[in-house]
Amino acid sequence: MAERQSWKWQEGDYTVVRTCAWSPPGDHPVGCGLRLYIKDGKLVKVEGEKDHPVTGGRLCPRCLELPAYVHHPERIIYPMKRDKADRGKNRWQRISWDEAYDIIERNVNEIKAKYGPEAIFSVIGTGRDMWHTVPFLTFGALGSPNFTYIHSGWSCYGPRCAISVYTMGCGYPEIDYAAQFQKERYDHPDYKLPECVMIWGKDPLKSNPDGLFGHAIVDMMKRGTKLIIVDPRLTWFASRAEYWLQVRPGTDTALALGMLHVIINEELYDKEFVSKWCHGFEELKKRVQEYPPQKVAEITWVPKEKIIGAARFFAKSKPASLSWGLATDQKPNGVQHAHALQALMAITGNIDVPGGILFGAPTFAAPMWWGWDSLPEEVQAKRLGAVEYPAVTTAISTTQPDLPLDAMETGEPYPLKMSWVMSSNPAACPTAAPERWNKAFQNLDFNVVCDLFMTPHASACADLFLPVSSFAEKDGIVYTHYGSIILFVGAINKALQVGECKSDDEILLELGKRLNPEVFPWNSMEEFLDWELNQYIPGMKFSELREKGWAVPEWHYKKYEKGLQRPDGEKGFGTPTGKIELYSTLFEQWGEDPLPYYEEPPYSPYSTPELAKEYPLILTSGARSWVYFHSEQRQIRNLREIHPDPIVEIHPETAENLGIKDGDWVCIENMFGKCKQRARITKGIHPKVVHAEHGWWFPEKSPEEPCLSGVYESNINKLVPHKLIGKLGFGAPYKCMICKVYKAED
Ligand SMILES: Nc1nc2c(c(=O)[nH]1)N[C@H]1C(S)=C(S)[C@@H](COP(=O)(O)OP(=O)(O)OC[C@H]3O[C@@H](n4cnc5c(=O)[nH]c(N)nc54)[C@H](O)[C@@H]3O)O[C@H]1N2
Ligand SMILES: Nc1nc2c(c(=O)[nH]1)N[C@H]1C(S)=C(S)[C@@H](COP(=O)(O)OP(=O)(O)OC[C@H]3O[C@@H](n4cnc5c(=O)[nH]c(N)nc54)[C@H](O)[C@@H]3O)O[C@H]1N2
Ligand SMILES: [Mo]
Repeated sequence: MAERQSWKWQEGDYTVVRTCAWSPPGDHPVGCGLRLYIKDGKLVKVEGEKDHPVTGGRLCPRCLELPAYVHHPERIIYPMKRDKADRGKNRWQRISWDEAYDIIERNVNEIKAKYGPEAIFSVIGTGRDMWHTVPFLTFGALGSPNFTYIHSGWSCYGPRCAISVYTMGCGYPEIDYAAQFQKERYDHPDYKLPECVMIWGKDPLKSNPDGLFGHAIVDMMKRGTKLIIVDPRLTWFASRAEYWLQVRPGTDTALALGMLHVIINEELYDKEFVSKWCHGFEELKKRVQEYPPQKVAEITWVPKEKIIGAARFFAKSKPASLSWGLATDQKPNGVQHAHALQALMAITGNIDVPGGILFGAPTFAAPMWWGWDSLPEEVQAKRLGAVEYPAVTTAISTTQPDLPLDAMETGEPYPLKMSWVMSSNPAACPTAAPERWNKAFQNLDFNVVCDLFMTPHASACADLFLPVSSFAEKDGIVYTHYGSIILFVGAINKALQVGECKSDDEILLELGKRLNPEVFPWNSMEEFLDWELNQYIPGMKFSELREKGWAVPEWHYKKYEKGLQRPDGEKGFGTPTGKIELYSTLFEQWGEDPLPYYEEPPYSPYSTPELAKEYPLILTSGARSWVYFHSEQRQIRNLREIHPDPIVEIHPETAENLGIKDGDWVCIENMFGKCKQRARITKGIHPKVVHAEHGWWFPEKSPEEPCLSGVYESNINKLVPHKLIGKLGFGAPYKCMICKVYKAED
């Protein structure tokens, strides 16, 4: 491979562009480094960028298949419209961008005049590079306060982030994997390798979630780091761990409280850190007495010896680190789980120390508030959930996610009339009770979708389809953890143009200029990117970042000792008490128990024993696949060959009792719905637990109603009810339902 020269160069017939990945296609913001090879205006080859300080040339199959994604024949590459009467039918008509913008402007103005701006709501999906775009567009251009992420109970990342703001006064905490030390990485003199890393409900090798490059854990293992894995399934890491705690899905809070019981009662905690920087230790000590290891073993199905052993090992390792995953959020008891894990991080003295758990600055996710101040106060006050769910709406700029469905179905507190869906596939992926959401969307007056492919949601509901660029076709910036902890900022460089696709930010700026020019003063993408980059690295221009490839903003260990963790510049943490709140004063204010507590999942052999007779298996779902990002990539042939069908994992004993063989199609059913997946028989799961995949649809099937590309055939979220959420508005049981499984007839 030739040596790198600038960000773009010629190699024989190829123009080579060095860039960093973000979405689309899906990628959590790791910013993997790659080289894109362009010939005759087409992307023909992708290679890993070996100079990249974090990924060092390593790439996942989704990036390697980028040419097939970018030039896929089914990609939508021109704006299209359809008559409202033709929703659900494949009757699209190509139009110009100007006409598309005219249609939007007309509809927005009509709806605002008739129903008020709050009747418009916008939907964002998962970890795309648009956590500024969609809110900015909603608040700044459309003038509505209703920006939404429609995963029931905001069951992804948001709870962990929001709770970190409330109880620790920081952005998302994460393992220190030395990303900020660039080339020297683990050998940097300021860094210390963790003796132990505990990974809880997360599988970073497959998911690289929220900016944590999963392979970094492998690097650390090679240097001697030992693992504790808390997961009901035997993952690659679990099979190589010092301790694998095979927890019953949804009971994690009890397990964390049991470990705290051991650490506190055996005085294995960091007394100096606790007395100086923790609020409510005595109250927590009292609370954990309710969770002795024997009782916790009965609740969680993790043997008592393992609970005690893992707790001791974690507390005695110096430093130790802890990474919490999506399973933290996906249950109504998730806030308490996150709070208990924070207590584990804090009382063991591993906060913001080298090789411990890094903290973000207190400017958590500021981009999701861009444009908010341009809304009049009376419009801001109408945001759905602002009154009922302050724990959601204080740190996060969205509505509480379940409420738009209630508003669409009941017209309360006011009717919704228009939706803007940008980077979400509601029918296939995030919604609980997906058929209800689909019906509700179909009742709206006007629906816009911005995507790359004709999703089942777009087929069913859209009146206007705006085609979006992949990351190979746009300029942009990628930064880790959505800005919660920025260890790395990388340049995304445009390598080619496909059809008339535009990036989400181009749409934002063009539409923003039309609808509300005062809020959108930038005259070019470059001007906007200079401004955006300045939020993270003051004084740096995008052209400079692009030449360098990547940069590290200023960062520090132990920010709380240096007055860098609080907005007022005082030492300590940005919480009401200035300390890490093991006892949360804000939870108390919001009517929730200020201390972590365990609550049995809403449906389980213990909470609903009668129902469990009919639905005896515990259902968890959604563990990530190597080749798919949520509902994406099902049409990419080479990836589909690796993973052709939706898979439900079943233990051999259970399968035998049910007469199910490996590869059989089976029905997974409970009192809310059913779907079909293919059985994989594996000993890596508990006999009483099954794991099903999420996000499935079949682009090869008809996009028209009622088929909608088979989106309801294998959709596991039909088994998850609407709004079964925690008291504060966070957490729904995507990873802890009950079900029965039986062989499908055909
Ligand atoms: N049962 C169960 N359900 C789950 C989960 C689970 O674990 N279990 N996980 C949940 C989680 S954590 C999440 S975040 C949600 C995800 O839910 P969604 O975000 O709705 O799902 P995606 O498939 O990622 O949908 C993204 C859509 O946006 C398009 N797209 C990709 N990148 C871009 C971009 O940059 N711009 C635009 N305009 N479009 C883009 C893709 O083509 C795709 O159609 O699913 C949730 N659903
Ligand atoms: N390849 C790929 N990468 C992705 C995505 C993708 O779709 N594909 N999606 C991205 C998104 S939006 C997110 S949010 C992240 C999520 O990524 P992660 O945080 O890694 O979450 P998951 O992969 O959903 O689940 C991780 C583990 O939780 C386990 N688990 C299931 N139920 C429980 C439980 O009750 N308790 C415990 N302790 N563990 C449980 C599962 O067995 C699984 O191994 O991944 C991101 N990265
Ligand atoms: Mo997510």
